[in-house]
Amino acid sequence: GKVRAPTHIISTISDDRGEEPCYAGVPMSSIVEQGYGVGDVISLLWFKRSLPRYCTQFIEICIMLCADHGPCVSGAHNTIVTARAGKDLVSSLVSGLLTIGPRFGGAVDDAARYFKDAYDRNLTPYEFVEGMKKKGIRVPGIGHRIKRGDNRDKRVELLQKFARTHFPSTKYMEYAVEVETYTLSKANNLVMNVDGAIGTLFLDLLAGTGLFTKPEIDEIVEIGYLNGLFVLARSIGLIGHTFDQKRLKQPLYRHPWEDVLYTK
Ligand code: Q5B
Repeated sequence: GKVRAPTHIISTISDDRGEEPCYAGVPMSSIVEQGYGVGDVISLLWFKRSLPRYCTQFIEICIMLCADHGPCVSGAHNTIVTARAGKDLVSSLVSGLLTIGPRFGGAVDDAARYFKDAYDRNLTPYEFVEGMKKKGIRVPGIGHRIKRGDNRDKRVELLQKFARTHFPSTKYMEYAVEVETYTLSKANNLVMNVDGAIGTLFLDLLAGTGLFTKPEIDEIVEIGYLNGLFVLARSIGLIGHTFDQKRLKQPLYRHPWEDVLYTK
């Protein structure tokens, strides 16, 4: 029989050897002709399967809601400073992206991990939050710099409303709401944030479709797919901030001395 030389790369998500590229086996022409959206493309390239419309719509809503949050957040600030230093689009973009992490926008995966573990182990909100405190770990997906118990994050409310209407179950997110009730009793800034809403609702999406086995869900959470949603979304805004600074011909940024505490 034929002997195949060992390959240096294995790839399973896309193939461009035929007449047209295929995403997870679906030809580009079908994607266009069937009116697929970016949520479908993400389903194919990240999850290697077509997901139902409510799931792809949820993914698209996450992307729209996280596309930007003004010029003052870490990512936009870095991008603006970099663009004003005369750097190109890609440099300005990645400079902003590099701020995404456990405190800013990159808590989605950890929120999914910790809330899943706590829910699956039947921990009460008190046991979960106080257990995290003992370990010296902030609860990912909880807390915000400007949002408060009496000034909720509209994005979180919109995601919750969509999921409560369309998802078969929202058990992980409802558990996060119970956790939030407990954390809010401790401090008014400890609201469920957008990372927490996306992380827990994605657990509900994965568990609710019946299209993922339990080991597949565990692998998605373990590998950490979900920060990708924030990274992808926020890239839209960071690119916009780069163009904005260039259009405005903004000069090199220098932080004012009076805003620095010089001390020994
Ligand atoms: N405390 C987000 O902190 C922030 C606690 C907590 C237990 C917590 C903080 C945090 C977890 C990570 C997370 C995603 C750093 C946030 C996002 C995207 C964004 C951004 C935007 C956008 C805010 C005051 C007291 C201290 C703390 C305690 C705070 N968080 N305890 N669990 N989770 N959250 N990140 O305001 O006793 O005084 O020492 O790390 O989910 O990034 O819009 O800006 O779209 O761009 O700086 O929305 O919550 O509060 O550090 O002064 O803490 O609360 O231990 O207690 P702050 P701090 P104590 S969404």
